[in-house]
Amino acid sequence: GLPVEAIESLSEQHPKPVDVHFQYGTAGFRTLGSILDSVLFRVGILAGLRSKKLDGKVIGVMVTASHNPEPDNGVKLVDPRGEMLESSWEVHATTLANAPDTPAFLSALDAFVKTTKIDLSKPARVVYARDTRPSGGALVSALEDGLKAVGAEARDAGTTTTPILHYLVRAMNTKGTKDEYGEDSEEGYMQKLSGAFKKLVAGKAPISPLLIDCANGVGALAGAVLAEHLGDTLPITLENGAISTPGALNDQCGADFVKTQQKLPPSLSSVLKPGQRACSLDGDADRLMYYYLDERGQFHMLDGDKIAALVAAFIVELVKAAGLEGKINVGVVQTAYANGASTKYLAERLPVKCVPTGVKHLHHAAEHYDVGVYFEANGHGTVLFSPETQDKLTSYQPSTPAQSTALGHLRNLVQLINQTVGDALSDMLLVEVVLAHKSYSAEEWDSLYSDKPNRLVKVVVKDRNIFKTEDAERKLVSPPGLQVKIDELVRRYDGGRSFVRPSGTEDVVRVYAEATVKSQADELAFRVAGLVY
Ligand code: 16G
Ligand code: ZN
Repeated sequence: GLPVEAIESLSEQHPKPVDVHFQYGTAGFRTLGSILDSVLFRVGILAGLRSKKLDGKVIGVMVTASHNPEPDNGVKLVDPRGEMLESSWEVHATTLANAPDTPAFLSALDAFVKTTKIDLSKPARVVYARDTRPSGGALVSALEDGLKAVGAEARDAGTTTTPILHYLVRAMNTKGTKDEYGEDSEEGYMQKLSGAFKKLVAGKAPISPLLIDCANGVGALAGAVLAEHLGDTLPITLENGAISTPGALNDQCGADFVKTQQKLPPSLSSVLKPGQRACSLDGDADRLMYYYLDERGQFHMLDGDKIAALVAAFIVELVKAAGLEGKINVGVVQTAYANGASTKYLAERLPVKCVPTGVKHLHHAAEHYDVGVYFEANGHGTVLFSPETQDKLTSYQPSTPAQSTALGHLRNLVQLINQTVGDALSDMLLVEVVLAHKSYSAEEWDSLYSDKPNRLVKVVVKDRNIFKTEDAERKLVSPPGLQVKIDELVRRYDGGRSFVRPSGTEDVVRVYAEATVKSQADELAFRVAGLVY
């Protein structure tokens, strides 16, 4: 049975705050770091049980609140192949987190173990990490108490990025098998990525310096190690690496700032030269935004859609050049937030699917292609190569030197890309590879297509739960009648498109609008917002 006494005495040290309801949402638990102590303790126990349920496979726990303000924190679980926690367990996590006191927690735990049929005699193995938030250390201690309470074998991966933690989980679980993902250490990750990158850019013209805005977060640490591994092959300048300056994290910098403000982080205005490529990571380095200033000093953003367009078109070309056309099918997955111009550009070249917001939807849809490229406009995304595709790439016999070269590039891309989850550093190397192969400047990349003017607004409503969507969030089914009114408005705008969806991370409803002219996109967004309010 459960080690009731150990859990009981430790649980008493991590009481649940009264009057707080926790929810395991799209991004795990996420709220003010100062109220998460009990959640971390209980998540430690849950992680141990998840591992036992999966026969002792390694489960990951990441303590981060990503692009959110510094006082926030959060925690999410990572399943054995490095993917997000199976969604059926999200409700269990929520239930356990909300048990009001130790006796209630123990009985909820007992019921959970029984209904889920967890064999408690199995071993439990967990690896965990955190970002640079000041609240992280204490939260990790609470997590460790939870792990101790269930007797889990725990490994502390320290302060590192979310994608590196996902990598570690997969690497630990595949160690010594034919699917070995890489050495199970941060060093192993760096070697794998930098090794593949060097092979992919060998023989190409030297790459001009890249500036990285680290959002004053954990990307500064991993970025510095990566820069060292890359040496001259990719000259990197790290900016916004103030990880111990209070309040600096994600403040006026980072991928989310760039995407939502559509402007240069002020701290870069004196260092970024016109024409130079720059990119921003978010607070846990799983989102990436590129941008540059033109000769007139004007800011241009290259978001997740532009990355998808660049990368998907490149992979399609390589597949063709390798002689694998028709044998390996490449597809793209987007959300309703994808700029209409990107969807048009991509759909002219390959299949494109639209799914609801959230990494798990994108990831699962991408798994249906031989090679699935998914990126959210906000800069989160990756490329998945199906197991059969990887086998094909390994066994395929090219018949010309050109085919052989293209095949080699595809094999190296499999190594370069973090297939467990979107990874800003891995995606950045991927972008740099494509730019090097195409000899594109940032401006040339930008000119693949022109973004349609768009506007995103958030509306505070009484109850966002009355907003229900269908068709990958592009249509409202509730409240009744509202979609008809939106459609009527949209019809009056040239190139108009708009949709409304409840946020999964904030207590608001989001309104997105596009039109041929910027002022019209703004007007449409505000008029639709007026309908919602
Ligand atoms: C979370 C999601 C992200 C999504 C965002 C939407 C994960 C790991 N992250 O950050 O994919 O774009 O939520 O937020 O799933 P919203 O529902 O508030 O618009
Ligand atoms: Zn993030």
